[in-house]
Amino acid sequence: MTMSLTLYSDRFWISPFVFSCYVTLKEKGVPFDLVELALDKQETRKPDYVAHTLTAKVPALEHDGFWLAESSAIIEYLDEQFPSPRVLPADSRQRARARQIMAWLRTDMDPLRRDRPTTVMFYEKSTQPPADDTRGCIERLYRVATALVPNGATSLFGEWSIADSELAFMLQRLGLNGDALPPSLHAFVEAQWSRPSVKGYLAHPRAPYVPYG
Ligand SMILES: N[C@@H](CCC(=O)N[C@@H](CS)C(=O)NCC(=O)O)C(=O)O
Repeated sequence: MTMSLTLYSDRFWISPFVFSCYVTLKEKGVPFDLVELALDKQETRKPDYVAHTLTAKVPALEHDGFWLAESSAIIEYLDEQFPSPRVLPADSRQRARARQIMAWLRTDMDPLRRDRPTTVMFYEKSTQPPADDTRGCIERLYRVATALVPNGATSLFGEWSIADSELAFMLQRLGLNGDALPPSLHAFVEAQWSRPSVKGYLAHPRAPYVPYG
């Protein structure tokens, strides 16, 4: 019996949460299908999609009839189902640290998400400097990243993990829009941005952007 494995994405390819799941699947090298949903046409609200995903968001994964949403749940599920290669560190404490950073990026970066939405990474660049009240958030991000990434290193833990790509993605909201990143992080961001799995996401064809709320 052939396996079915499908990732549901937005059609603009701007979701940081889809990014993480897409990179995870590419790193694992498992064949998967893609379905693009038009969030601008409320396609995540269709009754079937809501029934399957419960939370009605992208990304969602369908694996042999099992549906799952929430990027962190999808990443952990994929790491259990397809353990080689792992995307989370093998070492328990490094894995815990990776989860700490990934949860923190998801919950503590709202001002930066507002001032540097992912549309300014993939469509029109930002013309506005970050608001004054976003400075604290940016400083936190730089402080944590420089504390964890050794000067000039290309990964957090000496070997790539999905936490690297997520951290680089958050930093690139700034880096791609002319904000100077700390020099000690340049090699890290460049290494992540040139990783084939990440490049696959960056280069994926995107529908012309239609604003939606
Ligand atoms: N916590 C979720 C966030 C997912 C999320 O917010 N997805 C957005 C796109 S980036 C979405 O589906 N929005 C459509 C909607 O809310 O109707 C995760 O990590 O997967």
